[in-house]
Amino acid sequence: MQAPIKLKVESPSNIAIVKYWGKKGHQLPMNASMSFTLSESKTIMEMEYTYSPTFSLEFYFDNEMNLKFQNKIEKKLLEFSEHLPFIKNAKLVISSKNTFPHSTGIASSASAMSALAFGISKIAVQLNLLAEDQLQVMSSNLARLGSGSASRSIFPFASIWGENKYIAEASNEYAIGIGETIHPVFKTLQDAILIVDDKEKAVSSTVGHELMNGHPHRESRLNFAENNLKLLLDALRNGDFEQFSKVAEHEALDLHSMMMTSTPSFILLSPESLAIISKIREFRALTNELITFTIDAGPNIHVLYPAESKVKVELFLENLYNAGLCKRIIKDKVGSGPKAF
Ligand code: 2P0
Repeated sequence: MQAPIKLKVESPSNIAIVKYWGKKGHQLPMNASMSFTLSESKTIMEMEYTYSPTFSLEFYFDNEMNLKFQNKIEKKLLEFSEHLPFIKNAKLVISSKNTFPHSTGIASSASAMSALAFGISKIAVQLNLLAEDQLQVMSSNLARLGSGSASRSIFPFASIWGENKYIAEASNEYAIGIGETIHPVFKTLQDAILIVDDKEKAVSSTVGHELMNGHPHRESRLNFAENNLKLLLDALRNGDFEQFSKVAEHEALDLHSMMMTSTPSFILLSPESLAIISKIREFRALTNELITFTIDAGPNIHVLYPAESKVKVELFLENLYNAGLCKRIIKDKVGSGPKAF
């Protein structure tokens, strides 16, 4: 009998600049999105595989058996088995934990689903069922089936998920890495997450994406996102932080404007979120520091700045914290993607 295969996978979350908001078909995006791969906010997943005539899964979260997560992961793995049939004959023991707290607006589905997809694809490589050069495409495709945004966590620095006019090889089924094409200033990008509220999300991503079906501004949103992608790709290539800032802020606020004008309507920004945005713009106008922000589907503000602005920006952020505008600050930065040991 074959010895078990044991792997430890670390896979990060990501932060989108052009947002994925709205789906079509089976887990396909309405528009192309772009994100930076993070480094500190990650899922650490230990996986043990043994051959078995029937599928079975034992799943631990934070070292405790977790049946709710186990059922979810089991469903995803059985979906993955359409692409990697060996999963149907796998006995898997998986133990998972995150390096970041729950409900802080960091996408745990992105890190968890990319870890699961990357780990299971790595096992397929070790079993000679998948060529090493197919690892990223397979992992990203499976991660997408797990959670759309997870498809983007597989690549170093930055990625694009979704067909678009500007990148011929882009796909709706998997993301592609664009880390090699971005200016060095963006490879040092810092993401300080100002936690305004750490309660559960008011809108689940499933509900959020559904709001785009039949949204009165749907067509205009899709055109806006496509145009923003073009502006963003140019900014990333040229190291143009000013243009990058415009796109990042437009996209964040467009995401929220879509939620505000959908039926039902959601206002997820809090007075503190708005105050932080004003303070960032004020600070930028006064100091000319390279600083901008993005926001996911919640009130927390991701403050983005390159390493060269770290000292001044972090002092400014500390002042925001001392003024009571946020409950805590989680510091992250752009990173190099998943690893397996
Ligand atoms: C994004 N978000 O591009 C956007 C911006 C949140 C705001 O993708 O249903 O958890 O699992 O495919 O990926 C959140 O949606 O949705 C998301 P599913 P996902 O990062």
